[in-house]
Amino acid sequence: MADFSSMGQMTGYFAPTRFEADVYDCEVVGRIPHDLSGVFIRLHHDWFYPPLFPDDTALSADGYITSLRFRNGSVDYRGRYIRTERYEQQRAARRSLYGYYRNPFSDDPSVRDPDHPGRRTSANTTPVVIAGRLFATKEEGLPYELDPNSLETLGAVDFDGAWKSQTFTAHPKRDPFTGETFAFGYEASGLTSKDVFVYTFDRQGKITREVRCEVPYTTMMHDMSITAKYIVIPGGGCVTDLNRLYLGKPHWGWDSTKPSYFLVVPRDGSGADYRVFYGAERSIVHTLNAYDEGGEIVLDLPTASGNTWPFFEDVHGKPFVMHQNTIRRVHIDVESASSEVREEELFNIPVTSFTRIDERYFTRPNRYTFVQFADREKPFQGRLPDDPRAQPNNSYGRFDLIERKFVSFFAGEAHVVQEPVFIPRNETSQEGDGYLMGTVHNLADLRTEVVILDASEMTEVARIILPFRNSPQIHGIWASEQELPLL
Ligand code: V55
Ligand code: FE
Repeated sequence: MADFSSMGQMTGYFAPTRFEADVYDCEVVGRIPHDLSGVFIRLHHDWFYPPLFPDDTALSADGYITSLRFRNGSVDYRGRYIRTERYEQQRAARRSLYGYYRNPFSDDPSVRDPDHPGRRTSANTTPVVIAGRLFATKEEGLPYELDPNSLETLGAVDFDGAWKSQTFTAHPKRDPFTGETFAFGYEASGLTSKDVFVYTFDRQGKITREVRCEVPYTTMMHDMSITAKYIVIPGGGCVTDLNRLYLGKPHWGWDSTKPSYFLVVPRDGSGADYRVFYGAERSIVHTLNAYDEGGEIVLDLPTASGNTWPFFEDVHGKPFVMHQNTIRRVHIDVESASSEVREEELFNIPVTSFTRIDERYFTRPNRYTFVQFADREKPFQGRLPDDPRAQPNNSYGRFDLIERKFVSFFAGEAHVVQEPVFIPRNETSQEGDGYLMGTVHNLADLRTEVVILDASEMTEVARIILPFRNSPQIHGIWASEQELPLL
């Protein structure tokens, strides 16, 4: 029996949905452009059973994949749970067996296996395409491969044994010029280890290179960026150790005395020349883009000057204060003996960490950055379980780094926006010419909508209306028929 009555914040609109569905030829307001051909794939978190510990973070919830398949001006929907080992075991037991976020010591004895922490992954973070294959990823374990059409779970993958890390990042990066994909795993050799293994995949999806690194302290290394010459993996602030895990705490605490750092690995050579550069106390989750410029790596990213995770408590007992992300630029002087980075703020408007660019510009300077933010001038007719008065993220925005302009789009009076994706109009269109697509939750009508904007005007061209609500989305991607074998 599944009893969700004690689930605090995961109630009302944001309660788990627990069903799988297909919707053929979805309802649309406006007109879906006929040149939009491909699939919007989103990964959501949706507890099939209430968590073993009611105060666990939603980051532990089951992974749920949805696809919106666009062709000839219409769209079909599909949604399925990711059938991880964890999901299947919990279904068989008809209850949750796995405990706190990334803490195998807190798991039910029937599944407890701290030597293989990756096996407890819920694969709930990012849909990833590598060489025509679709994966559901989470940084805790190996990716699960999915059938891109049926969304059936095919199983966990270690790339024919060539992937040696126990973990796999939720944010691999593809070089649009060479077609190579770069990925890594941290805590690679076991729970709390300082080992980071960095891999290169060729355009056929074969692993061609492994570099093993050791970082100064174990921290959340959630995302990465690439330049034409370097791989950069940032992290900082979050701390862990076996003792806190034995005590049954969630994986991470926050230590405000720890510097942020940037692991820099050259793309060529033996990898023995990797380096670590340091910054101030920072919350770094996602990156935007990076490129080489005059002996430096320039890295643009949303970042905050302190903790952004309410559920990762300060190890010095300091009360939690939410720090806001702004878009900043980090300069890493790879030719200097100094290992300090330099940081500047590009825009001072607070945004979420979920930010996107036109990904054809990975490794070279980009002009436009797409963000989500809370426009406090706008009305709000919905209710949020944690704070009924709070202004949710109700708008998308586009920063122009050249003209230093900001254009926004308000999604609606009862709407909460999720990470958007930029879709180029065609292969040769200019940067930013295309569509911005994003999930918006309609709290008043208890349904999820997907908006399609003209990305150069930031105006709505169509809105898909689902006849139910989706659970909260983590990341979403767009894949064309060239990128995935779509039916
Ligand atoms: C993130 C999400 C995760 C996770 C670690 O968005 C970081 C950041 C949904 O799971 O496990
Ligand atoms: Fe992420």
